[in-house]
Amino acid sequence: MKMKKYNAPSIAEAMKLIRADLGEDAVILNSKVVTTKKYFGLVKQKSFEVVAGVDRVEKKPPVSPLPDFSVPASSYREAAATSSVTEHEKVDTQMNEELKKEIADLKSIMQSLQRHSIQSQYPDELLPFIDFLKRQELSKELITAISDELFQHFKNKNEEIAFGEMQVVTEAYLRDQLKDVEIGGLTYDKKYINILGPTGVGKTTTIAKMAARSVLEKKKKIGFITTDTYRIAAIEQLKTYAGLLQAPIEIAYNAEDYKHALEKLDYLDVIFIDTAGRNYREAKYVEDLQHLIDFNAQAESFLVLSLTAKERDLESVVEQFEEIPIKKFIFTKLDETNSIGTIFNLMIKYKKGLAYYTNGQEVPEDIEQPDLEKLFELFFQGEVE
Ligand SMILES: Nc1nc2c(ncn2[C@@H]2O[C@H](COP(=O)(O)OP(=O)(O)OP(=O)(O)O)[C@@H](O)[C@H]2O)c(=O)[nH]1
Ligand SMILES: [Mg+2]
Repeated sequence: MKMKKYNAPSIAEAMKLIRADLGEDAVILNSKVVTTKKYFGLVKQKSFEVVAGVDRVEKKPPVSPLPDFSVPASSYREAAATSSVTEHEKVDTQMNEELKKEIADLKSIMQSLQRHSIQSQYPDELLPFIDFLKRQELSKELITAISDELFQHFKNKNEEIAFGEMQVVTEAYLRDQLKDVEIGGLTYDKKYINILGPTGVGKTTTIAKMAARSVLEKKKKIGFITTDTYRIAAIEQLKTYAGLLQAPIEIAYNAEDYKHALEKLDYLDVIFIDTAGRNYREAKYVEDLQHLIDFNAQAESFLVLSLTAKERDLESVVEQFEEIPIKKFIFTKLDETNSIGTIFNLMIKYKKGLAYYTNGQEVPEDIEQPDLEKLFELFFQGEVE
């Protein structure tokens, strides 16, 4: 199919152009109103952008001229062989070129259709801001809801809308979505702190950061239990941090050891429990955790997720943890990404709070206990023009 984009002051005029160009069989594939500014933005002009297409009309191959019988048959055959190859080659390259051009046209039209699928319903003034929300990787659902809010809010406004005004509307929407979730770190009303999450996300490092802050800033008596006995290095890693903080550490190979360790460390204010990273998109690993760890009323559990992971995989992990009472997320590796939409997406979708985000490998520095203001500040950093 041949597709082309047309601009005209009215649909009727666009149709005239299309018929003249593509013929009577052309069909309209998409149309929208576009506003262009003239005379330094003082005059706004509306026009129609129409994408039309037509099935290609096959060109008949040219009729070959009659052979010249005055020439001897052998030389005719020779000449025919060479000339037909070159003719074929020529036609082939020409067709390839045409095909390539058409594929490129089609691609760009498809991309523009996709790009405009959310945007085409909104006025041009809102589009750069909507693009910004996309770059921050906010979910499609949130972008659509926020765009609707913005449209409702500014539909009667005739002057230009400032980025800051759209930011205020967006913040109010997100704030409302997050009104039932808790944002903030340890409150020390629970004794056992379970740190759970996939492999290599930064669980042990984050425990070390939280523990160091509890000792240095809150003067708490702390201890550690590790249930990550799959790797010798994992035990050594936590032992090193325990040594630095002069805190006791217990190793639990099974549920019995775990109970025993809890009793042994009962005299402390806070006990941090490190767990092994597993492929928690699989249910069996979550079940293993449930057999090992006591998720009782005295315990608070945090799910640690890396902001560098794919959001769909993070969602699978969160969904596997449905049975475990997790109130808050901890997001790690913020320093390795530029877009933090995932934080809002997951908190809003799963109605879970946020305890910390971490932004580097240094212990204990690289951890933040955020509030909503700080999150908005991060989100709107690098605003669009
Ligand atoms: N850039 C960056 N790296 C981090 C952050 N937090 C942890 N890391 C690094 O991530 C790597 C893994 O950290 P660990 O704390 O061992 O991760 P884990 O989740 O305990 O890993 P397993 O126990 O093997 O599942 C280490 O190299 C850490 O230094 C962070 O906020 N930013
Ligand atoms: Mg670990």
